[in-house]
Amino acid sequence: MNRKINNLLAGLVVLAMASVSATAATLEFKDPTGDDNGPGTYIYPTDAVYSPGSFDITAVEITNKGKNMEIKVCVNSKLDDPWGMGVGFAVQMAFVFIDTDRTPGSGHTEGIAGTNIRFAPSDAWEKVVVLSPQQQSRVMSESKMKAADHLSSGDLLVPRKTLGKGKCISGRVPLNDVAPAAASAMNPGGWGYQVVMQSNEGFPAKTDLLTRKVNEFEGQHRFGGGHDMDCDPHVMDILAPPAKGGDDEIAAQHKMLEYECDLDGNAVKWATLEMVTGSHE
Ligand SMILES: [Ca+2]
Ligand SMILES: [Ca+2]
Ligand SMILES: [Ca+2]
Repeated sequence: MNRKINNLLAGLVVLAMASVSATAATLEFKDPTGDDNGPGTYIYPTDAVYSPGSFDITAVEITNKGKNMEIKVCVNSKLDDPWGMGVGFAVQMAFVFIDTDRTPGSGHTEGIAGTNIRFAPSDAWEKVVVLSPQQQSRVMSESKMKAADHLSSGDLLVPRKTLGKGKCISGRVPLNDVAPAAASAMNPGGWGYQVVMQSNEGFPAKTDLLTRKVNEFEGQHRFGGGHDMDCDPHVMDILAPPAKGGDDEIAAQHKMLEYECDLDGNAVKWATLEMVTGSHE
């Protein structure tokens, strides 16, 4: 009898400790400022809504909130809502790619429609979380057309609500959707992450999932410094290992985003990304 109660108490203590460490766990990545230029040459659109620093990632926080994973992406500019999206931000859009199995060759190596990126096979992703100022229903319907396989397999996740406050954009997705408990140990601290900063485009091209194009020359609503065809990465800023915010990470980013187009604008070499990893603080 006593022994049973002791075992029960011991079990409860273990449970309580597990839930405390689970709720307190935050993984923090830093990114240097001044690298919101993709492979090194990209230029912001000319319209005044794209204020300097809008696409410059400074920090990313992944917090285990028990049932949910909260993702927070911060930029080097106060968020604004010039287009009346109603969620505290408008021009940004971020893709958060997660490698939950850290198994070389396992997962997706292509990016999402409109990003024109690839991932190294060693860092292939299982899930992507889309942080967009568009309503969840709009992101889902666009994904149904442009990322149907990923949406139907549950590999593309959209928070019910994504909000901007101060300089940070945040959204939550169920941890179970990121890694079904049966298939993979839920270990956000041991996973690989890559955060791709794009811009919310309400009138995207047929091939693009609400992303803004990068062209050779910048325009009112087009990034410049790239290529007019889709052989260049349509990405303004990403994380680079070790994701502590050092200046060396700028060169590492530019290297990952190196690309090569042939004369017809086909990709000869795709920009190929790696993930960053961290341990819980
Ligand atoms: Ca940055
Ligand atoms: Ca993987
Ligand atoms: Ca960066």
